Amino acid sequence: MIEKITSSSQAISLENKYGAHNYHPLEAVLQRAEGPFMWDVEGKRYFDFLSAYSAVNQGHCHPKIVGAMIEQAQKLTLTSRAFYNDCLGVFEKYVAEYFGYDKVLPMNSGAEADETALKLCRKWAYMKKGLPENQAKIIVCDGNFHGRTITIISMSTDPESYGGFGPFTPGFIKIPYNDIPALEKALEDTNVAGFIVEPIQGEAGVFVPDDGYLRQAASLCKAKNVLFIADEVQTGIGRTGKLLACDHEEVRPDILVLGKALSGGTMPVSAVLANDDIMLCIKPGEHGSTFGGNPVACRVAIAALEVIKEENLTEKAEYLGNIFREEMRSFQSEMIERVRGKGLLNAIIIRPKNGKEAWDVCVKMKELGVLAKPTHQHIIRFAPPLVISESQLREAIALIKEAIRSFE
Ligand code: IF1
Repeated sequence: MIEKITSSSQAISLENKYGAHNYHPLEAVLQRAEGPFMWDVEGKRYFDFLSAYSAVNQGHCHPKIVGAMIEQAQKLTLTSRAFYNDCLGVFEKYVAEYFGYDKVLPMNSGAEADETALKLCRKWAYMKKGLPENQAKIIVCDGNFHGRTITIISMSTDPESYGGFGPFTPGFIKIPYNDIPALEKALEDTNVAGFIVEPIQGEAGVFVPDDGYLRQAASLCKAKNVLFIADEVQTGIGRTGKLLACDHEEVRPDILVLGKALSGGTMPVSAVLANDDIMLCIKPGEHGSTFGGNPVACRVAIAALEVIKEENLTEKAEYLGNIFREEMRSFQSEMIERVRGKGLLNAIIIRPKNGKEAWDVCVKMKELGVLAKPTHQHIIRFAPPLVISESQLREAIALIKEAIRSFE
């Protein structure tokens, strides 16, 4: 029998009983959503301040994106890459021109796209840079988050991500984030093929590096013929107030990794972009995915990227982000240690008070109608859909302040 959900507690107990316990969600059971809002099973309305970790930049159930999805789903959903279809090439041209690269390789999840970037980087190193077989190394940063596969957790410095899952993939050099001398030193190893970096570290707690870090890092890589790989899965596509977070420093990655908002949160769509000298190192049969580049994904991604431009969402993120940070920085509270971020990717560092910490603030905000999630015990990420209006943002800010004030 398929159960009909009539209450939040019923849905939660089903997940507890039949689902793997690999998450610890906030107890909001969501049933529908639109724009910046989500509603739970009981009909309570929330401002979404997570946006499914920045996948829903265009707002929930955007009619144009959902429209493209439905239309294509009724016509052709999957051919596999064994044959051509009439959507993939159109998508590839659109995305390549949109971001300014020769070529695109479509995948599904962010982790898969990062894996693709790593494979591409290694292949390039053997074919073009002339590194000895199986010796290529890739530099990664402490505190990174690039996904959950075995190779990607092999790059992680967070025991929660990698602990108990070894043995790990070799070939990575770990250095501190936001540390140019450390990068310079690591680049002395002549077997280094690439440097993969998040322009702002999301999971680490929206950690924004110093101005100039990305520019200097990219130029050091260039000088050593090492590929600069930007994981913009979370930061890309308008979120930080530029189309790409790398645009803040006019850095153009050799390999660009996108995911999440590439589909406006409707389905998993990710992509790796690079120019021909790099991308053509992968030959037919050497990489792929059953669902990567499927017709629905292609149509959805074009619509999702069009919405970003048509609704000026990048500029909105910049403008509204400044309001959010100003409001929260001028708000007097002992519990706010620091406010940081760029565009609409922000975090508040919470100073615990009377045993109350970030989780308690999130529970209180939920009661008041704002959904956000703590990361690392003392940090709360605030990342609403970019379609939120200024008055809606101000309304939500008032609720966030009320939640924090309730612990004073
Ligand atoms: C979860 C964090 C965010 C990412 C970057 C690749 C991926 C992610 C920069 C992988 C994914 C997620 C996944 C999500 C939690 C989340 C997250 F807190 F863990 F770090 F967003 F901040 N690169 N980020 O941020 O993409 O394979 O998931 O599509 O539940 O694990 P994916």
